[in-house]
Amino acid sequence: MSAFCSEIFVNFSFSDKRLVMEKTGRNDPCPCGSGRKYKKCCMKNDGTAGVDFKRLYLQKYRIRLKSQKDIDGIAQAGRLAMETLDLVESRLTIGVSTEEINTIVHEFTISRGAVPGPLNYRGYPKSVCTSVNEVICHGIPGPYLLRDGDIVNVDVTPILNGYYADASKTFFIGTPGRDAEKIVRVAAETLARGISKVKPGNTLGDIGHAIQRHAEGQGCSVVREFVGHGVGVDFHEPPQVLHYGRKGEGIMLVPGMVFTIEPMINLGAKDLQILDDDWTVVTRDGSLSAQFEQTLLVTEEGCRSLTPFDPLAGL
Ligand code: EYF
Ligand code: CO
Repeated sequence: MSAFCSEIFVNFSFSDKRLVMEKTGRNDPCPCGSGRKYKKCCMKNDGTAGVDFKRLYLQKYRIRLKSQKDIDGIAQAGRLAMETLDLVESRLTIGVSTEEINTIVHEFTISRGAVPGPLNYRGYPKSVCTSVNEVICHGIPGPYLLRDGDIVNVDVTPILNGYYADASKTFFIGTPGRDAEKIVRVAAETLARGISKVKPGNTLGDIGHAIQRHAEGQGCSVVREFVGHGVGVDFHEPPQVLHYGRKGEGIMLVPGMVFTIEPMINLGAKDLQILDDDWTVVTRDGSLSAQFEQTLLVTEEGCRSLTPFDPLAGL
């Protein structure tokens, strides 16, 4: 009987379809007219059976759903990204320069037969982004020596066998102050909240809403100008993944989508400015900013991180 389901929804957009599905109670008669209870009929397959999402998403949104070969390749790059962040963490201490972080990332990436994605990307001059304290993102490694109480985000994107994986963590240097502890904890929690919404049938708006609600509930703010993105075959692919938004809005998540979630969370206001080097993005009010990032795959069951780590570990 559920074969009717795709027919009755054939002229509906995804949001129309979701509306019908959400308004129908589990024990109501199924909207497909089968005479069976909704829970025993279309609720089980959500009315999308037989839809060629690979073609539809490419045509409609320019989103490239990933094949198993793509997923294996991105996961391999993801393992390298995580090993790189672990190596950086083991070397971070008071007095290390951000240039040294660049050298560690560059040499380790090359030693594994991979290429650092950021290097020369749109003219970016280094192999990693190192964003300290009030720097929101795209901090350029240089002579700055890390100090006791600093926070530093290290953002890596190795390209391995043509596949990209993008991940970052914010680390404490020495003993953190209360503000540093708070912003790093809230940034980690927003990533975890965002990831918890990654499953087929949810929307990009569900992810953004969960992140914004938590950050603002903690008295922090969400940067608007930089967003998550599809990733894997290129560094930046559709869709854009906003870290703010409304429940149920935006593109529906389907298996095979691979994208980053990388909320940039400020302790003060959300406004930013870009420094004269044209790369370094800082908070306008000078408040601390923190970020964690993972590359995520939508699976039939929910979500698989291709750059897996527990954002809350050690916090
Ligand atoms: C003002 C770029 C920088 N874009 C993204 C290009 O890892 C990244 N995201 O998670 C990431 C890293 C880099 C990057 C390094 C350079 N870019 C584009 C536009 C503006 C900008 O800085
Ligand atoms: Co990144």
